[in-house]
Amino acid sequence: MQKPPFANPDFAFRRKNPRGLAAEVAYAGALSFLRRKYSKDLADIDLAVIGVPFDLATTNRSGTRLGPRAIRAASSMIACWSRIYPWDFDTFLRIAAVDWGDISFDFGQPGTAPESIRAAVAEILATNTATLALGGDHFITYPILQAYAEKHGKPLSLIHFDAHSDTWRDPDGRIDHGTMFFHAARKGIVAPERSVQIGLRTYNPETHGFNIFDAGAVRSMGTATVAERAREIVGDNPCYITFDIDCLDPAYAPGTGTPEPGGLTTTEARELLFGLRGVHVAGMDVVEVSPPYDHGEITALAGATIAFMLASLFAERFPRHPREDARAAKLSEAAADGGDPFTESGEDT
Ligand SMILES: [Mn+2]
Repeated sequence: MQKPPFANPDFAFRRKNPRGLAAEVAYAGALSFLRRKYSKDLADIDLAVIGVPFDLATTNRSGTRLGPRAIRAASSMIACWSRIYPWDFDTFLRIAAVDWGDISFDFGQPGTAPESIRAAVAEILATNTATLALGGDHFITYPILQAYAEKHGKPLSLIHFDAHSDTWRDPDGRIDHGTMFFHAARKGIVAPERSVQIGLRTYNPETHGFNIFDAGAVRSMGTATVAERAREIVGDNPCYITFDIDCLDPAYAPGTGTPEPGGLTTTEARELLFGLRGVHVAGMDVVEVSPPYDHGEITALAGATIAFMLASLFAERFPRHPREDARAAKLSEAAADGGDPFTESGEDT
Protein backbone atom coordinates (compact mmCIF):
# COMPACT_ATOMS: atom_id res chain seq x y z
CA MET A 1 0.00 0.00 0.00
CA GLN A 2 1.20 3.48 -0.78
CA LYS A 3 2.29 5.41 2.27
CA PRO A 4 0.02 8.36 3.02
CA PRO A 5 1.57 11.80 2.59
CA PHE A 6 3.31 13.38 5.56
CA ALA A 7 3.60 10.02 7.30
CA ASN A 8 6.98 10.62 8.90
CA PRO A 9 6.99 13.74 11.06
CA ASP A 10 9.62 15.33 13.31
CA PHE A 11 12.44 15.69 10.83
CA ALA A 12 14.07 18.12 13.24
CA PHE A 13 15.11 14.95 15.11
CA ARG A 14 14.75 12.14 12.63
CA ARG A 15 16.06 13.17 9.26
CA LYS A 16 19.22 11.45 8.11
CA ASN A 17 20.26 13.40 5.05
CA PRO A 18 21.34 17.03 5.43
CA ARG A 19 20.27 17.62 1.83
CA GLY A 20 16.86 17.52 0.24
CA LEU A 21 13.28 18.13 1.16
CA ALA A 22 11.52 16.87 4.24
CA ALA A 23 7.83 17.59 3.91
CA GLU A 24 5.71 17.32 7.01
CA VAL A 25 2.52 19.10 7.99
CA ALA A 26 3.06 22.79 8.56
CA TYR A 27 1.00 23.03 11.73
CA ALA A 28 2.57 20.26 13.80
CA GLY A 29 5.75 18.46 14.61
CA ALA A 30 9.06 19.36 16.18
CA LEU A 31 10.29 22.75 15.04
CA SER A 32 13.58 23.58 13.41
CA PHE A 33 14.42 26.10 10.72
CA LEU A 34 12.85 24.75 7.51
CA ARG A 35 12.73 21.27 9.09
CA ARG A 36 16.49 20.93 8.92
CA LYS A 37 17.92 18.49 11.42
CA TYR A 38 19.09 19.85 14.76
CA SER A 39 22.75 18.94 14.85
CA LYS A 40 26.06 20.12 16.25
CA ASP A 41 27.88 17.74 13.90
CA LEU A 42 29.12 20.02 11.13
CA ALA A 43 31.22 17.53 9.14
CA ASP A 44 30.44 18.14 5.43
CA ILE A 45 27.80 20.72 6.33
CA ASP A 46 27.81 23.90 4.23
CA LEU A 47 25.42 26.01 6.28
CA ALA A 48 24.46 26.07 9.96
CA VAL A 49 21.35 27.99 10.93
CA ILE A 50 21.91 29.45 14.39
CA GLY A 51 19.54 31.22 16.73
CA VAL A 52 20.94 34.14 18.71
CA PRO A 53 18.25 35.01 21.28
CA PHE A 54 19.89 38.19 22.58
CA ASP A 55 17.88 41.41 23.01
CA LEU A 56 19.71 43.38 25.69
CA ALA A 57 21.11 46.04 23.34
CA THR A 58 17.82 47.56 22.21
CA THR A 59 17.08 51.29 22.39
CA ASN A 60 13.32 50.85 22.46
CA ARG A 61 11.10 47.75 22.53
CA SER A 62 12.70 44.39 23.31
CA GLY A 63 11.37 40.91 22.62
CA THR A 64 13.72 39.75 19.87
CA ARG A 65 15.05 37.01 22.15
CA LEU A 66 11.90 35.21 21.02
CA GLY A 67 12.74 35.84 17.37
CA PRO A 68 14.57 32.59 16.55
CA ARG A 69 11.73 30.48 17.93
CA ALA A 70 9.08 32.46 16.01
CA ILE A 71 11.04 32.34 12.75
CA ARG A 72 11.46 28.58 13.10
CA ALA A 73 7.72 28.21 13.70
CA ALA A 74 6.85 30.42 10.71
CA SER A 75 9.35 28.56 8.53
CA SER A 76 7.34 25.34 8.88
CA MET A 77 4.81 26.80 6.44
CA ILE A 78 7.38 27.18 3.66
CA ALA A 79 9.54 24.17 4.54
CA CYS A 80 7.70 21.83 2.18
CA TRP A 81 8.92 23.85 -0.81
CA SER A 82 12.28 22.71 -2.02
CA ARG A 83 13.02 26.06 -3.63
CA ILE A 84 11.92 29.60 -3.06
CA TYR A 85 10.39 31.62 -5.85
CA PRO A 86 11.82 32.72 -8.24
CA TRP A 87 15.00 30.68 -7.83
CA ASP A 88 15.37 27.90 -10.37
CA PHE A 89 17.17 25.40 -8.19
CA ASP A 90 16.60 23.47 -5.01
CA THR A 91 18.52 25.37 -2.37
CA PHE A 92 18.80 22.45 0.03
CA LEU A 93 20.02 20.06 -2.60
CA ARG A 94 22.86 22.41 -3.53
CA ILE A 95 23.89 22.87 0.08
CA ALA A 96 23.90 20.59 3.10
CA ALA A 97 22.34 22.48 5.98
CA VAL A 98 21.44 21.86 9.60
CA ASP A 99 19.80 23.83 12.39
CA TRP A 100 22.62 24.13 14.92
CA GLY A 101 20.29 25.45 17.61
CA ASP A 102 20.71 28.57 19.69
CA ILE A 103 23.90 30.15 20.97
CA SER A 104 23.83 30.19 24.74
CA PHE A 105 25.07 32.94 27.00
CA ASP A 106 24.42 34.07 30.56
CA PHE A 107 21.63 36.67 30.57
CA GLY A 108 22.77 37.57 34.09
CA GLN A 109 26.14 38.64 32.72
CA PRO A 110 25.15 40.49 29.57
CA GLY A 111 28.66 41.85 29.15
CA THR A 112 29.90 38.35 28.37
CA ALA A 113 27.33 37.72 25.63
CA PRO A 114 29.28 39.31 22.75
CA GLU A 115 32.30 37.07 23.38
CA SER A 116 30.03 34.00 23.73
CA ILE A 117 28.51 34.79 20.34
CA ARG A 118 31.86 35.50 18.65
CA ALA A 119 33.43 32.33 20.04
CA ALA A 120 30.51 30.11 19.01
CA VAL A 121 30.51 31.47 15.47
CA ALA A 122 34.31 31.19 15.22
CA GLU A 123 34.03 27.54 16.23
CA ILE A 124 31.45 26.91 13.51
CA LEU A 125 33.47 28.77 10.86
CA ALA A 126 36.55 26.71 11.78
CA THR A 127 34.74 23.65 10.40
CA ASN A 128 34.30 25.46 7.04
CA THR A 129 30.58 25.80 7.68
CA ALA A 130 28.94 29.18 7.15
CA THR A 131 26.22 30.61 9.37
CA LEU A 132 22.75 31.97 8.81
CA ALA A 133 21.88 33.65 12.11
CA LEU A 134 18.36 34.34 13.34
CA GLY A 135 18.30 37.23 15.82
CA GLY A 136 18.06 38.60 18.34
CA ASP A 137 18.59 42.33 18.15
CA HIS A 138 20.96 43.78 15.59
CA PHE A 139 23.90 43.98 17.97
CA ILE A 140 24.49 40.24 17.44
CA THR A 141 25.84 41.01 13.97
CA TYR A 142 28.90 42.67 15.49
CA PRO A 143 30.47 39.66 17.26
CA ILE A 144 29.44 37.49 14.28
CA LEU A 145 31.25 39.87 11.91
CA GLN A 146 34.32 39.77 14.15
CA ALA A 147 34.46 35.99 13.70
CA TYR A 148 34.02 36.32 9.93
CA ALA A 149 36.73 38.97 9.56
CA GLU A 150 39.14 36.73 11.53
CA LYS A 151 38.24 33.77 9.32
CA HIS A 152 38.65 35.66 6.04
CA GLY A 153 41.64 37.69 7.18
CA LYS A 154 40.37 40.87 5.61
CA PRO A 155 37.55 43.39 5.81
CA LEU A 156 34.32 42.02 4.41
CA SER A 157 31.76 43.81 2.33
CA LEU A 158 28.52 44.38 4.16
CA ILE A 159 25.12 44.41 2.48
CA HIS A 160 22.97 45.95 5.13
CA PHE A 161 19.18 46.19 4.89
CA ASP A 162 17.77 48.49 7.55
CA ALA A 163 15.69 51.56 8.39
CA HIS A 164 18.66 52.78 10.43
CA SER A 165 22.35 53.27 9.68
CA ASP A 166 23.54 51.68 12.96
CA THR A 167 26.70 53.77 12.60
CA TRP A 168 26.30 56.15 15.53
CA ARG A 169 29.54 56.93 17.35
CA ASP A 170 29.94 55.66 20.88
CA PRO A 171 32.76 54.52 23.16
CA ASP A 172 34.35 51.12 22.68
CA GLY A 173 32.73 48.27 24.56
CA ARG A 174 29.16 49.56 24.67
CA ILE A 175 26.56 46.99 23.71
CA ASP A 176 24.13 48.97 21.57
CA HIS A 177 22.19 47.89 18.50
CA GLY A 178 22.63 51.31 16.86
CA THR A 179 26.42 51.65 16.78
CA MET A 180 27.94 48.34 15.64
CA PHE A 181 28.78 49.32 12.08
CA PHE A 182 30.64 52.47 13.23
CA HIS A 183 32.95 50.13 15.15
CA ALA A 184 33.02 47.52 12.38
CA ALA A 185 34.15 50.16 9.87
CA ARG A 186 36.63 51.81 12.21
CA LYS A 187 38.26 48.51 13.16
CA GLY A 188 38.58 47.21 9.62
CA ILE A 189 36.04 44.42 10.12
CA VAL A 190 34.06 45.67 7.14
CA ALA A 191 35.16 47.82 4.18
CA PRO A 192 32.55 50.61 3.98
CA GLU A 193 33.58 51.70 0.48
CA ARG A 194 32.77 48.20 -0.75
CA SER A 195 29.57 47.96 1.31
CA VAL A 196 25.99 49.12 0.85
CA GLN A 197 23.18 50.12 3.15
CA ILE A 198 19.69 49.75 1.71
CA GLY A 199 16.33 51.09 2.90
CA LEU A 200 17.51 53.71 5.40
CA ARG A 201 15.04 56.42 6.37
CA THR A 202 16.45 57.94 9.52
CA TYR A 203 18.82 60.87 9.77
CA ASN A 204 22.51 60.38 10.46
CA PRO A 205 24.94 63.01 9.17
CA GLU A 206 27.88 60.60 9.20
CA THR A 207 28.02 57.87 6.56
CA HIS A 208 31.52 56.62 7.50
CA GLY A 209 32.01 55.90 3.80
CA PHE A 210 29.16 53.40 3.40
CA ASN A 211 27.28 53.54 0.09
CA ILE A 212 23.66 54.29 0.89
CA PHE A 213 20.51 53.58 -1.09
CA ASP A 214 17.82 54.92 1.18
CA ALA A 215 14.16 53.89 1.06
CA GLY A 216 13.40 56.74 -1.35
CA ALA A 217 16.21 55.64 -3.68
CA VAL A 218 14.83 52.10 -3.78
CA ARG A 219 11.45 53.51 -4.77
CA SER A 220 12.75 55.99 -7.37
CA MET A 221 15.59 53.91 -8.88
CA GLY A 222 13.79 50.58 -8.74
CA THR A 223 14.93 47.36 -7.14
CA ALA A 224 16.75 46.00 -10.21
CA THR A 225 18.96 49.08 -10.50
CA VAL A 226 19.75 49.20 -6.79
CA ALA A 227 20.64 45.51 -6.77
CA GLU A 228 22.87 45.98 -9.81
CA ARG A 229 24.67 48.94 -8.24
CA ALA A 230 25.10 46.99 -5.00
CA ARG A 231 26.67 44.08 -6.92
CA GLU A 232 29.08 46.48 -8.64
CA ILE A 233 30.12 48.06 -5.34
CA VAL A 234 30.67 44.72 -3.60
CA GLY A 235 32.44 43.18 -6.59
CA ASP A 236 34.02 39.83 -5.79
CA ASN A 237 34.80 40.67 -2.16
CA PRO A 238 33.31 38.16 0.29
CA CYS A 239 30.23 39.78 1.74
CA TYR A 240 28.08 39.41 4.78
CA ILE A 241 24.38 40.16 4.32
CA THR A 242 22.51 41.44 7.35
CA PHE A 243 18.77 42.01 7.11
CA ASP A 244 17.17 44.07 9.87
CA ILE A 245 13.48 43.30 9.50
CA ASP A 246 12.68 46.97 10.24
CA CYS A 247 13.97 47.72 6.74
CA LEU A 248 10.43 46.66 5.82
CA ASP A 249 7.63 49.12 6.43
CA PRO A 250 5.81 48.52 9.74
CA ALA A 251 2.82 47.47 7.63
CA TYR A 252 4.90 44.51 6.42
CA ALA A 253 6.85 43.96 9.65
CA PRO A 254 5.04 45.32 12.69
CA GLY A 255 6.80 42.96 15.08
CA THR A 256 10.03 44.79 15.64
CA GLY A 257 11.60 47.02 18.27
CA THR A 258 12.22 50.29 16.43
CA PRO A 259 9.68 50.49 13.60
CA GLU A 260 10.02 53.35 11.12
CA PRO A 261 7.19 54.18 8.72
CA GLY A 262 7.92 54.57 5.01
CA GLY A 263 9.91 51.41 4.40
CA LEU A 264 10.27 48.71 1.82
CA THR A 265 7.49 46.35 0.91
CA THR A 266 8.11 42.63 1.24
CA THR A 267 7.91 42.48 -2.55
CA GLU A 268 10.70 45.03 -2.93
CA ALA A 269 12.83 43.10 -0.44
CA ARG A 270 12.33 39.87 -2.37
CA GLU A 271 13.23 41.58 -5.66
CA LEU A 272 16.36 43.12 -4.15
CA LEU A 273 17.52 39.83 -2.67
CA PHE A 274 16.94 37.94 -5.90
CA GLY A 275 18.73 40.75 -7.74
CA LEU A 276 21.87 40.23 -5.64
CA ARG A 277 22.58 36.86 -7.29
CA GLY A 278 26.26 36.61 -8.07
CA VAL A 279 27.71 38.25 -4.96
CA HIS A 280 30.05 36.07 -2.93
CA VAL A 281 27.99 35.48 0.20
CA ALA A 282 30.15 34.47 3.16
CA GLY A 283 27.50 34.68 5.88
CA MET A 284 24.13 36.18 6.64
CA ASP A 285 21.54 37.01 9.26
CA VAL A 286 17.97 38.16 9.82
CA VAL A 287 17.55 40.23 12.97
CA GLU A 288 15.10 42.31 15.02
CA VAL A 289 12.01 40.10 14.68
CA SER A 290 10.15 40.78 17.94
CA PRO A 291 7.21 38.37 18.27
CA PRO A 292 5.46 40.19 21.18
CA TYR A 293 4.78 43.11 18.79
CA ASP A 294 3.88 40.95 15.81
CA HIS A 295 0.39 40.50 14.40
CA GLY A 296 -0.76 37.35 12.66
CA GLU A 297 2.89 36.25 12.40
CA ILE A 298 3.40 38.72 9.53
CA THR A 299 6.89 39.60 10.68
CA ALA A 300 8.01 36.10 11.58
CA LEU A 301 6.92 34.80 8.18
CA ALA A 302 8.71 37.68 6.44
CA GLY A 303 11.81 36.80 8.47
CA ALA A 304 11.60 33.11 7.57
CA THR A 305 11.09 33.92 3.89
CA ILE A 306 14.02 36.33 3.80
CA ALA A 307 16.20 33.76 5.59
CA PHE A 308 15.27 31.14 2.95
CA MET A 309 16.20 33.65 0.23
CA LEU A 310 19.52 34.40 1.93
CA ALA A 311 20.31 30.68 2.06
CA SER A 312 19.51 30.53 -1.67
CA LEU A 313 21.87 33.44 -2.42
CA PHE A 314 24.55 31.60 -0.46
CA ALA A 315 23.84 28.38 -2.41
CA GLU A 316 24.34 30.13 -5.78
CA ARG A 317 28.08 29.48 -5.89
CA PHE A 318 27.74 25.75 -5.11
CA PRO A 319 27.66 23.28 -8.00
CA ARG A 320 24.42 21.92 -9.35
CA HIS A 321 23.40 18.74 -7.57
CA PRO A 322 22.59 15.73 -9.80
CA ARG A 323 19.36 15.07 -7.91
CA GLU A 324 18.04 18.47 -9.02
CA ASP A 325 17.47 17.04 -12.50
CA ALA A 326 15.95 13.84 -11.15
CA ARG A 327 13.58 15.89 -9.00
CA ALA A 328 12.54 18.13 -11.90
CA ALA A 329 11.82 15.05 -14.03
CA LYS A 330 9.81 13.45 -11.23
CA LEU A 331 7.72 16.56 -10.62
CA SER A 332 6.89 17.07 -14.29
CA GLU A 333 6.07 13.37 -14.60
CA ALA A 334 3.69 13.68 -11.65
CA ALA A 335 2.13 16.77 -13.24
CA ALA A 336 1.72 15.01 -16.59
CA ASP A 337 0.03 12.05 -14.89
CA GLY A 338 -2.26 14.34 -12.97
CA GLY A 339 -0.59 12.96 -9.85
CA ASP A 340 0.18 14.76 -6.65
CA PRO A 341 3.86 15.62 -6.21
CA PHE A 342 3.24 15.61 -2.47
CA THR A 343 2.87 11.86 -2.43
CA GLU A 344 6.62 12.28 -2.44
CA SER A 345 6.22 12.50 1.28
CA GLY A 346 8.69 11.95 4.03
CA GLU A 347 12.39 12.35 3.83
CA ASP A 348 13.76 12.82 0.39
CA THR A 349 17.07 10.97 0.40
MN1 LIG B 1 17.06 48.98 12.34
